[in-house]
Amino acid sequence: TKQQQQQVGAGPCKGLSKASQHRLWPEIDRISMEQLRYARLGVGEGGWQLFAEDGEMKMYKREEEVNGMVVDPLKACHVVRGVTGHEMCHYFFSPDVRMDWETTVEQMTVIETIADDTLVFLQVHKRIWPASQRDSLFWSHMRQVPDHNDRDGHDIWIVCNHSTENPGFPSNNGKCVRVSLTVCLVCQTFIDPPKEGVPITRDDITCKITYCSVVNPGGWAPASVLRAVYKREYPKFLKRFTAYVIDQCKDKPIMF
Ligand code: 6CM
Repeated sequence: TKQQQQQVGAGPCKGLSKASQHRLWPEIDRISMEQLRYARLGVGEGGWQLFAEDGEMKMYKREEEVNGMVVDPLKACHVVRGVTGHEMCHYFFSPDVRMDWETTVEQMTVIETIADDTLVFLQVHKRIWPASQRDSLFWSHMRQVPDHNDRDGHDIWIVCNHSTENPGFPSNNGKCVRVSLTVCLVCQTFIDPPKEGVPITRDDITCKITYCSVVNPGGWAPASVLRAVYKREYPKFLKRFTAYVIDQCKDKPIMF
């Protein structure tokens, strides 16, 4: 809004992201908060089917097709010990470490820095035979949200990724078909009641995460191949990513 812009322009940004001055801001704000509500809905209703389970990690999908293309929504829940939601979101968002944990990406470029917490990425994905290679262009936004439902005031961190367009990087310019995606990672930190006078350690911290993803392949790709790739790659991603964050954080001070 004009008022928000004036507040931001006038000086310290009063809790608002610098991205609030950007043309994409209304969309970024709306989709991120929609995704937060969607992530927090349970999997009891809505026809979610469990397709992968490993310890506390559970992955659900709904089989959906649009014009014959697989767009199965995915939702995963996991509990990760020893890290905070802020840390999880930091490593999911940061382009500096993307290639350390992401195994579906061949090339990653930040094409625009909207703010410290809001970037636009162009990624070229690995080719899945026999389909054409895919790329994706999306904004990525990270934020902390107060949890009004939680009396203990555990803050929630979210990263939301959502496809966008940029005239400088048109789709189908070259060998790639552009996918469209909406992805979110929502994390909440729980801290065991501290003992009197003893500082909080990583042993006292648990992070509950929800990861949601909907990807439209953007053009023909055989449904059976795509479903087989997703079934293999999503659990692999979540296990690898969470192990990566635990490993990166273990010798660092806790980032609340
Ligand atoms: O959410 C994930 N990664 C984020 C950062 O890269 C971002 C990316 C979403 C990509 C959506 C999938 C595009 C599908 C393109 C084809 C995949 C090729 C797989 C080839 C494997 C050999 O939100 C983690 C995404 C994990 C996807 C399995």
